Amino acid sequence: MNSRRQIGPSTPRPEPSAGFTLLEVMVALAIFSVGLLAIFSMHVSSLRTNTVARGVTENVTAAAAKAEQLLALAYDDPQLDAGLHEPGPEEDGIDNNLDGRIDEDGERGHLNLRWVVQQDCLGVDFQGHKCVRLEVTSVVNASRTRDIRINFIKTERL
Ligand SMILES: [Ca+2]
Ligand SMILES: [Ca+2]
Repeated sequence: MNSRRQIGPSTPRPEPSAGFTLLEVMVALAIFSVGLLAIFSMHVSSLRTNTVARGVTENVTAAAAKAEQLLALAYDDPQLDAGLHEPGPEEDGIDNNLDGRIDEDGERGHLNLRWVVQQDCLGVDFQGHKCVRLEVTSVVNASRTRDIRINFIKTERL
């Protein structure tokens, strides 16, 4: 007995199609576009955050530099007289235009500095000190500014 079956001529199998259909390509492009938009949005957000951080760093650096200058002065220096001090950019002791030079001729820039000195602000029991409130303002654009304030106390005796 022959248990083998007789196999007739088989029908030809269809060839697998090479490449992608138009629908597959469109779906892939749609998914890719959504991912690309998310990355672009993240990049724009990152640029904004970096700009804000840079501005804050500039202001803090300028304010800290001026605070160090004022702390190093003698207690009776005219820059520590009571009242508002608002020197121009050519004589404020900071680099207003961030070109590496301080108070050069014709210096202008987006950083502005002022400070207020108050004599014996902690009361009569603690005489011989001055409270200094230092403020650096930077112009971000025509309608926005950014402020950094540093408060410190200058004592007559150290
Ligand atoms: Ca400068
Ligand atoms: Ca200056």
